[in-house]
Amino acid sequence: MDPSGQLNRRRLIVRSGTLVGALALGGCQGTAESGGFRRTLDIATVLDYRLQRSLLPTSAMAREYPAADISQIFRTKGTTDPRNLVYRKLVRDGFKNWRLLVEGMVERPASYSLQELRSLPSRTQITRHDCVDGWSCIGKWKGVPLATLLHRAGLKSQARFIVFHCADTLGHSFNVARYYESIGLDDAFQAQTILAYDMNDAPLTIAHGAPVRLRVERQLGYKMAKFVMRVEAVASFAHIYGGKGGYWEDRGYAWYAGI
Ligand SMILES: Nc1nc2c(c(=O)[nH]1)N[C@H]1C(S)=C(S)[C@@H](COP(=O)(O)O)O[C@H]1N2
Ligand SMILES: [Mo]
Repeated sequence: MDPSGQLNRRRLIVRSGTLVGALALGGCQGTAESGGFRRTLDIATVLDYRLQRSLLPTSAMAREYPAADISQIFRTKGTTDPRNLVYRKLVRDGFKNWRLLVEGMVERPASYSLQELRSLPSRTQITRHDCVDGWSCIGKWKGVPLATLLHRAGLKSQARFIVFHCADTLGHSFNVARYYESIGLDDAFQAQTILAYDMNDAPLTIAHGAPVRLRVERQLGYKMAKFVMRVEAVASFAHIYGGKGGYWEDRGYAWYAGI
């Protein structure tokens, strides 16, 4: 394909992603509560996902950058220091007792220490993180490809989505909820989808999601679950928390946050 055609296609995709992002932001300010708007948003999400998926092969790679482009300061967003006692204890012990659970619709449920994850083949990539709030930062990520863990676990044939359960909660008093996210199998097996334990050549800091956070490079920042504790293969996420596939999705954001 000619390069200019590719660029235009890219612009179209970016624009359609931004549209859904804008709708989702509106939802955050309360309008999504009305049933009509909610339905519109859900339909927009499905259409956007179909549009993007019809334009991009499932193996399409997100752009990678040279080291010179790495942001001096990488912003943080959302939880930067989970307060709960379980996580505090893991931090105190230097994550020696942390284990990542891989379970759900898999043939061989497993759990990994940080050291075990680090001993598996790794992938390193320099990519741009785009937050729905409108900022972007470029960072270098090293971690274990999610595909490696899924191949080791063996997905059962009914598995359709991978859910990431995090250590933190967001919100206040009556509105506290656990952070979680989910992705489809195309993104789960995409080569750049990794569970990252290093950022910019150093162990991930707590603010950026220690000990392990998801990188799913073809989507917006809110999909990149930090403080991941458990990876669950499911046939549907309708039964999990608000049923929309993620903390922000349950509050009106698009499930497919393609960029
Ligand atoms: N567990 C957890 N993951 C999370 C969030 C969060 O609050 N908790 N915020 C999300 C959002 S909106 C963004 S933009 C990125 C921010 O990652 P950073 O703090 O490393 O920049 O993490 C995402 N993953
Ligand atoms: Mo974000």
